[in-house]
Amino acid sequence: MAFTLPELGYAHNALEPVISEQTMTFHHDKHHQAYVNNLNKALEEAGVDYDDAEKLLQELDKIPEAKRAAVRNNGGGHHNHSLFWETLKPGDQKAPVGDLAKAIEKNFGSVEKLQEEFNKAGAGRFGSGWAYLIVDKNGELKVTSTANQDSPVSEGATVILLNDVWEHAYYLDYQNRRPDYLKEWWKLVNWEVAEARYQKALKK
Ligand code: MN3
Repeated sequence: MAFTLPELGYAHNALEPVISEQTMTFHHDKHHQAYVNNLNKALEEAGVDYDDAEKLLQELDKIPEAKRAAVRNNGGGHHNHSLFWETLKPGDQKAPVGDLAKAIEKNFGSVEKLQEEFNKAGAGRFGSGWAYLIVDKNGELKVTSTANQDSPVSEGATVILLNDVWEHAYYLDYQNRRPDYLKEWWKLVNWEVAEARYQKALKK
């Protein structure tokens, strides 16, 4: 069964002014679609069948070596972006909720401290990649980042929040000002989705 491009769940202009309609149109309809198409092509050429992107990213060693890099890059691209659209919500967001709010307070001291550490991870990622808030395989809530489309899911982590720091995510709106994009992005975070992911991580 082939992977498909998920719906955004909101209009392409719904995240303005933080992220423009033009960025969302290219990012979702073109970039994400390309990851989906290239993933399906690579899986077909590899002669393997997956319908769960998370499982696929945890079993990259089972992919024939000739196609492993293509599956890792495009499978990571598909999964990261699928989570990314769900992480965002129109409207000026408030604050973390539920058990995640308590865990952020306990682990980072405050949401501002988390934002500072997360934005530093995003700004410090050389070239293209992602910044994350994850629950790692040992159950620890922490900030991390990856290069390219690599996913912490491959290391057994659960993704709570993630921000795309590839230039295609912000260049039309912020040009070279990645730190400004990182700062503004927090207005869009869907904390209910983050809490639901945290609850899922606690049950692992
Ligand atoms: Mn992207």
